[in-house]
Amino acid sequence: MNDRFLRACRREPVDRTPLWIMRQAGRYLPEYREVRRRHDFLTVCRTPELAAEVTLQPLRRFKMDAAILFSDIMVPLDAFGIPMTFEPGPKIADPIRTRAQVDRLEARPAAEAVPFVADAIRLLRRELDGRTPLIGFCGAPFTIAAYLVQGEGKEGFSAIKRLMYREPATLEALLEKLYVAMADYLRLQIDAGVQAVQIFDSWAGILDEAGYRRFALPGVKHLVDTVRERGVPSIYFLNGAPHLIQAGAGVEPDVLGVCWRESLQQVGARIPQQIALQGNLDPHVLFAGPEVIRDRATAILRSVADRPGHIMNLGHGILPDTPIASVEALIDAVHAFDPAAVAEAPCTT
Ligand code: 1CP
Repeated sequence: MNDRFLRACRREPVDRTPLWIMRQAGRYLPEYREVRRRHDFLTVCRTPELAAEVTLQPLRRFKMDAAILFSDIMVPLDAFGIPMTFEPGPKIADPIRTRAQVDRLEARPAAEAVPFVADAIRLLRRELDGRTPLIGFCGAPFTIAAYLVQGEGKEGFSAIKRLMYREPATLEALLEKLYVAMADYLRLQIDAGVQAVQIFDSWAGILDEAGYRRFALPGVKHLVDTVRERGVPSIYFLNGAPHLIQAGAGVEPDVLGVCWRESLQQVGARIPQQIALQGNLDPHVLFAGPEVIRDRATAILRSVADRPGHIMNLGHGILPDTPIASVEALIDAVHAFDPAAVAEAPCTT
């Protein structure tokens, strides 16, 4: 069993730094595009055999230290029966902006609404057979709400901020319904067999600290506590939010996923030692040549070599047109890194 990812989550010693890549199953892989030529996105998510197949694709090609279930943060909203399409990002025909709409939202149990997720997880655990740990995930309530209120992905997500200032109680009511449903969804995934959970907070960074503490954090705290009760490690990924790192660390996830904007060393100095770090190579570095990729990856590895608990990853999802050879160069750099050499030759770059 390759357990270096789970060991790093718990800040236990590892033979080398584990690596997985956010959005590792997806559009940069020709075999994924081939599956998508035959099936639309939601069909892949809702068909356990297809979701499992796509989850395994990056593992067949690369030596990844974790698999992440193929799905999307918007999939569990099936529980609310909110009509949605993917073009390629989520599109909600009737964005949620009024108290009456929020009050009408009622979640069915995840086990009833999205049983295919639990089926895909069970299938994957059998196929992986202990070789590689499986990560489950959900969106943080504020990030999901940003899409529901806006109706689509949009720079700045202005609609949710307008709602926040105009009708804060409406937004709070929406967020509460979302975090109750996401807790249920995470329990479903853990009971089906995921061995760690990542909470994606891609858009919390549009808030100032006071707004983040009031609207975004309570839901994340509820989810982290839910995951802890079930006994698996939690990773809280906070994108584009260097100003929120300390507040975010306050929910005490096992691992804090860090975006590419701030160095891991700076982040590490500001959060408690008992939280492991994940990240944080800028996904655009993978458009450089192999030497640049190796140098930038090695600099990250070196910068946290003396801090127990580091999981190498990008600082956001891999971009759809990333060259495969760049992923290979990143993996080679992680495998070649020797922390012992750091002690002898301190970093000069
Ligand atoms: O056409 C296609 O094939 C659809 C493209 C696509 C894919 C491959 C979407 C639509 N979602 C996914 C998979 C996905 N989404 C995974 C798979 C597992 C993995 O390998 O990591 C995960 C974890 C997500 C999570 C997700 N979806 C996030 C959080 C992570 C992040 O990147 O910040 C977000 C914000 C979404 C929304 C979403 N879904 C899809 C797209 C293109 C987007 C972004 C759209 C936008 O904001 O405009």
